[in-house]
Amino acid sequence: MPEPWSNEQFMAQLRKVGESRYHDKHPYHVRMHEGKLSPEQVRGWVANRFYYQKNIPVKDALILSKLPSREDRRDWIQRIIDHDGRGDDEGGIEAWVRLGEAVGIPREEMLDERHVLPAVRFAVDAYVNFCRLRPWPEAVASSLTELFAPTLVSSRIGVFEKLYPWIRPEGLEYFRARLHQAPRDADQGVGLVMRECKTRKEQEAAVAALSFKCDVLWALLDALSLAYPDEENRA
Ligand code: AHQ
Repeated sequence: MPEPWSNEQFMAQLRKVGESRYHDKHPYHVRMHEGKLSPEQVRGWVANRFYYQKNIPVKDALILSKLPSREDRRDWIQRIIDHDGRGDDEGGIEAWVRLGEAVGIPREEMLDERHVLPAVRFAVDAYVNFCRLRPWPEAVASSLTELFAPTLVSSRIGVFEKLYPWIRPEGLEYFRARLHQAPRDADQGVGLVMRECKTRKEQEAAVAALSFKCDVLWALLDALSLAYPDEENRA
């Protein structure tokens, strides 16, 4: 087995995955950021991404159950609170339901999952099961797509405000919260992965986990592209 990567080399390998495979490069997101999605395509994205969002605290609880140290659990548990909320803070899942209402999807239609596509369900369930079954450092590594999220999410806020003025602005609250949550999560995730993945085999498994997660996010948008084709591609 070859020598382990240095931390810098390891980080470079992780970043290389995002630079080539992160979903900001998917045609559905590219067209979104060009302002070319129809209201129906935006609603399809919001209703399907909700299934991803509501499963984030589930996968984070599965990871939490495998973290060996109290200190690591005290940090990790914040991710679950960010999504499920606590006390007066209703959390990200509720904020995403409000995004649905802001794009014209009634609360009931978000919650009953009637718009969730089979392939979206399969991709998200694959992510949850990956975190359920794999060693926890690989599950943590799969969350490191968040290294690339803040750039995408901050430009998305401007795109929605300028190019989709029909979306009620209060719906964007979810994304504003992610601008500080995602970098904090990514820092913690990188720290855990750098600390735990010492052999080259463990490091390569972490890179493979991040690549798998990019496939999850990519497959979600592939399903949306098929179900909500652009005008010119309609059969
Ligand atoms: O809103 C997102 C979120 O809460 C999370 C949690 C994190 C993880 O643990 O896998 N990943 C993630 C992501 C969120 N939003 C996506 C977006 O494009 O809005 C990006 C996605 C990610 O980069 O994994």
